[in-house]
Amino acid sequence: MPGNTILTIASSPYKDQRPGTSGLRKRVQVFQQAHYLENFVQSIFDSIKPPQKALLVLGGDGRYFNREAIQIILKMAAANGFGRVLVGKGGILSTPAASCVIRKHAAFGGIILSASHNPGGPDGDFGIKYNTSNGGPAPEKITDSIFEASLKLTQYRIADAPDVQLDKTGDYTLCDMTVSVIDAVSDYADLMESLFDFGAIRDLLAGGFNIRFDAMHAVTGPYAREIFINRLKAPESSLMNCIPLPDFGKGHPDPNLTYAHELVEMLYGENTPDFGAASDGDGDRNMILGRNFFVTPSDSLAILTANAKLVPGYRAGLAGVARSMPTSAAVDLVAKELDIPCFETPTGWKFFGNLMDAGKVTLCGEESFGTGSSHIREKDGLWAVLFWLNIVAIKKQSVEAIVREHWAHFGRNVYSRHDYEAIPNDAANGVMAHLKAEFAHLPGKTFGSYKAEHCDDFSYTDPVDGSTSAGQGLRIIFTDGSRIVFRLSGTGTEGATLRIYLEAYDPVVANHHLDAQTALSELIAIAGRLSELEKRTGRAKPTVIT
Ligand code: G16
Repeated sequence: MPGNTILTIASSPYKDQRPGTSGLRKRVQVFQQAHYLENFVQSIFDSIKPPQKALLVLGGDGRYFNREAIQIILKMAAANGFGRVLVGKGGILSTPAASCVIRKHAAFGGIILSASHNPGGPDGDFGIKYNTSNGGPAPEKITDSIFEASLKLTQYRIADAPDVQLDKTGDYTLCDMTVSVIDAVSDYADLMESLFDFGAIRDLLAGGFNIRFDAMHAVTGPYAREIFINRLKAPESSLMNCIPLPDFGKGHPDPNLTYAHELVEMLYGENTPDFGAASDGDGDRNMILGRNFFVTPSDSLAILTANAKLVPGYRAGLAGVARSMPTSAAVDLVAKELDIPCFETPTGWKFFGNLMDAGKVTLCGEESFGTGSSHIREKDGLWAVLFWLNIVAIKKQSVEAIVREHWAHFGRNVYSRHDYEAIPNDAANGVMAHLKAEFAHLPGKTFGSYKAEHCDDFSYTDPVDGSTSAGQGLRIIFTDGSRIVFRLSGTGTEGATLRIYLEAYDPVVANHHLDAQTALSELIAIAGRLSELEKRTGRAKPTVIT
C-alpha cells in the first residue's frame, strides 16, 4: 500500500554522470530520461554512506523540473534511511542559503538542484550537486566516488509514497522520515545582518542613494525583498525581476554585461541610479555596477579585501584570501600590503572549502562573478552586494571613485575573459593539444611588446589534505607578469566552451581610463595567433566577453 513501501528498482548505469566544476549539469531532457536522476541520487547516497537517521538539506533554484526532482529525492532519502530532510518552501533554496542552513543545523549534507546561470525551462538546463557537512560543494574525492558509484549502479531505493506538500512550512511524515518545510529567508537575512552595518546602509539609502537590484527572475527575489525592502527600507523601485520563474522569464540568469542587459542599460546613460547589482539563477554569483561603470569580479575581490576593515563582520582582520588561478592577481597585491597569505586554487568553489575550514582564508573569489567568505562555504551574491553597499556607506564615495582610487594605489590589473561557447569537442581539444605542444618553444620568445617567460598546465596541491588536481588550465606568463590562460569550462552542457583569460598589469594612472578590450588588444591578438583558434574552430570572435 502506498505510504510505507520501500521499492528497490533495477537500473543500469548511464556513462555520463561525471560531475563537472559544480555538480552534474545537463539538459532537462537528459534528466527526464528514465531513472537518470534516480541513478545519480542513489550514487550520491551510495558513496557518502549516511548514518541511519541522518539530516539532509534539500532545495533548488526553482527552475523547471525542480519540483518533480525534489519529490523524487525526498522519497529516495526516506528509502535510504535519512531521519529528517529540511527542504526549502516550494522546494526553493538559494545556494548560499542552502549552505547557511546546512551549517546552522549541523546537517550531514545537502543536495542543491541548480544549473546556476544556465537558462531554464523544458529546453534549458538542470543540475544537481552534493554539499558536505561544512556547507560547501563536495571536494573532488567525493565527486569522483559518486561518478564511480554511478558506473557500478544496479538498483536504487525509493519510497512508494504520495508527494509531500511543499508550499506550507511545517513538519510532514514520509515513511519513517520527517520532512521539515522551512522558510530560509529569515535565517539568511539574519546572517547578513550579523555581518554588515545595516544602520549605515539604511542611512545611505534614506539619503537618496539610488540602487537597482536585478534578481533576473531567479532565486534571490524573496531574499532581496526581505533584505532591501523590509530591513533596509529601500524603495520598491530598487528591485527588478524579483519574482522567481521556472524559466527565468525566458532570460539567461547570468549576471554579466551581456545577459543582465536590462540592468546594464539602466546604469549607463544620463541620470542613472547610483548603484546596480544582479545575481544569478541560484543566487551565488554577483555583478556590481556603478554609474556608467562596471566592476570586474577580480577587482571586486581586491577592493572588498582592501576595505574589509570597514565592515563589522570583518573588522577583526582577515586570516588570508584565495582566488582561482584564472582570476586576476589584483587581490594578491592587496594581500601583500596587508601582509596576509594569498592562495591560488583551480577553478571551482570546492577548492576553497579546505582553506576556509582550516582557518587559512576569510575572503575568496573568482573571475566568474563569484565572491564570498567563510561565513558560509558557497559564493554569495547578495553578500557581495551588501559588502559593496557597506563600503560605499562608510567611504561616501561613488563606486567608480572607489575603484579608481584603488587602481591609483595598487595599479590596475586589466582583465577580460573571452568565451567561445558550444565548440565541437574535437576542435576545442585540438586547440588545447596544439597549445600544449607549443609550450616547449615559447619561453624566451618575443611577441610585440611581450616576452614569454613561463608556460605550464596549472596543477594544485591542496595545502590542507595534500590532494593534487592537475590539468587545470594552460598558462602563458610573460616577463612583465601579464598572462594568457586557456581553459575548457566544466559547466557547459553543449559541446565545449573554451575560455581565454587575459590579464595585463598597468601601474600608470594615465592609462586607467582605457577600455579593457583596447588595453588588452595586443594580448588578444597573441592569444588568437598562438592557439590557431580561428583555423581550428572556425570562430572569428568570442560568444561572450566579460
Ligand atoms: C561554477 C563554480 C565556480 C566556477 C564557475 C565557472 O559556478 O562554482 O567555481 O568558477 O562554475 O566554471 P567553468 O569555468 O568550469 O565553467 P556556478 O555559479 O556556475 O555554480
